[in-house]
Amino acid sequence: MKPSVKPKEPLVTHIYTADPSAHVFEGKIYIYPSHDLDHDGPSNDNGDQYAMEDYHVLSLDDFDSPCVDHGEALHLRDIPWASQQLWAPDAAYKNNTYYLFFPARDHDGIFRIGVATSSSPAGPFQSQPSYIAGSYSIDPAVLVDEDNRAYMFFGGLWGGQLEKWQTGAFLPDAAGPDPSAPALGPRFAELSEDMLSFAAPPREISIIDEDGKPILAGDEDRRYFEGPWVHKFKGYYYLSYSTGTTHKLVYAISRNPEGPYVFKGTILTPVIGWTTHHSILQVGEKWYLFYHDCSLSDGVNHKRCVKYAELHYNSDGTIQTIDPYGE
Ligand code: FUB
Repeated sequence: MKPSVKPKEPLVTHIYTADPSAHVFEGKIYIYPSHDLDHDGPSNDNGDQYAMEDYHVLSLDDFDSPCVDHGEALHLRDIPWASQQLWAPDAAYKNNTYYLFFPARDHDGIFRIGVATSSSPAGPFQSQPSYIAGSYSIDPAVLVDEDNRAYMFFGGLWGGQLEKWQTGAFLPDAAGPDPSAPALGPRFAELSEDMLSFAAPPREISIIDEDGKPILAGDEDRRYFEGPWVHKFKGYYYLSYSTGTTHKLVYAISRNPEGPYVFKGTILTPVIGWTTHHSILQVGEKWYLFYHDCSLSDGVNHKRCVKYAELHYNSDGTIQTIDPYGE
């Protein structure tokens, strides 16, 4: 018997991994995680402890197979525009090319989003010389839609700097909105045909409640914090994301990729560790949540491990809440 990776257990234990973006490419499951550094430096709300320097690509032939680490796929030293902190990436396939989208701080300390290309889903990836013009903040997630148009969703508060861009310019001392004001939404940008630039400037996505009212910044159980992911199910776009301070993965749905999205509920209750970040993937007839926690390091926030769990829909299209430590 081949050793397989069980649900709710670390996919790999030889390195720390986080922020898994999972895709089926060439008949296999490929996972694009962050590669957490094993260091004992200080932690803060700016996220300095997330000091990652490279990416490794993981793959599974299927859920009965061991997880393969394909080694270093891209390193900070080979990204001309980046200075530090290779945070949560995503990958996409179009034009017979695999694209790795990733955030990093530029040489002014501002988070931007870059793209690197490869002929193989496992890499290695070759970075473009500059970040995507007009990009900012973190956590890119790219959906190539059924009509082959590609959309990027991105943005994260605090260390991810999203609140510093409310005027369209980077204001280093800007705080988030008042708790009684609408929360900041993730950003949406259609990608150009060659996937290397934005076809139009990014716009803000609105997340509303069932009565059509915007989710407020003080509603920390529901407001957007970071880690967007968009998948499609039965004609709806499902935008899922982390609530940050309340440590949940939640979701909202829309008929339109740009929204507005109507809030629906919780996908994953809090995990061990501060951050929670995920992707959702259909494999055959089944659906899976890929996520991380800090169980591999006994709770050190920046030493995380990637896991998966099966995800189930109710007959009305809502998603059943997953307990990361339940049966
Ligand atoms: O891994 C660094 C950051 O932590 C990610 O960009 C966020 O989504 C959070 O998981």
